[in-house]
Amino acid sequence: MNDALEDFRNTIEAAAERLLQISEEQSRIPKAVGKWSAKEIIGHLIDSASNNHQRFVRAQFSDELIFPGYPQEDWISVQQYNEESWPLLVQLWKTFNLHLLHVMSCVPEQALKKLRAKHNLHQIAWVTVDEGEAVTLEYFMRDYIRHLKHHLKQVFENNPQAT
Ligand code: NI
Repeated sequence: MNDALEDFRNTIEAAAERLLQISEEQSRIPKAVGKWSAKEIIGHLIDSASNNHQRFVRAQFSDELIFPGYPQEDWISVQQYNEESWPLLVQLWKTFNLHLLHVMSCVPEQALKKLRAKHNLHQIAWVTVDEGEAVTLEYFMRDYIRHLKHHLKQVFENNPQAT
């Protein structure tokens, strides 16, 4: 897991700097009609961080990995991320993820590697796992980081001026 955590820290630090090169005005423009703006994508990642924070802590008091999902479009529209300040969103995203990195680094090896037969990663994971296949918390945490990287890539593809 240590390799993933080091890479996660580098990703957070580098992306936060790049994100701040996107202007307030640019950050609210979606790439196309019906697509998310940079503010909405980072907002979605904040929703992911806040939901997964709960999951990563609760998983350590349980043998299962069964958690509620969050309807992403509804969460974005209710919170009106486009109306919030861009530097504030970037700061929140960065700080929340640095905390999650810390939380991940505190999980005992036994809890990370324990096979969990009961889970709903066929519903809530980014790269889903069949219901009948046992999973680990480590897999779920790595999946969180993969999902985050996927959306960062999206933001930077839409905003090539941020280097
Ligand atoms: Ni997503």
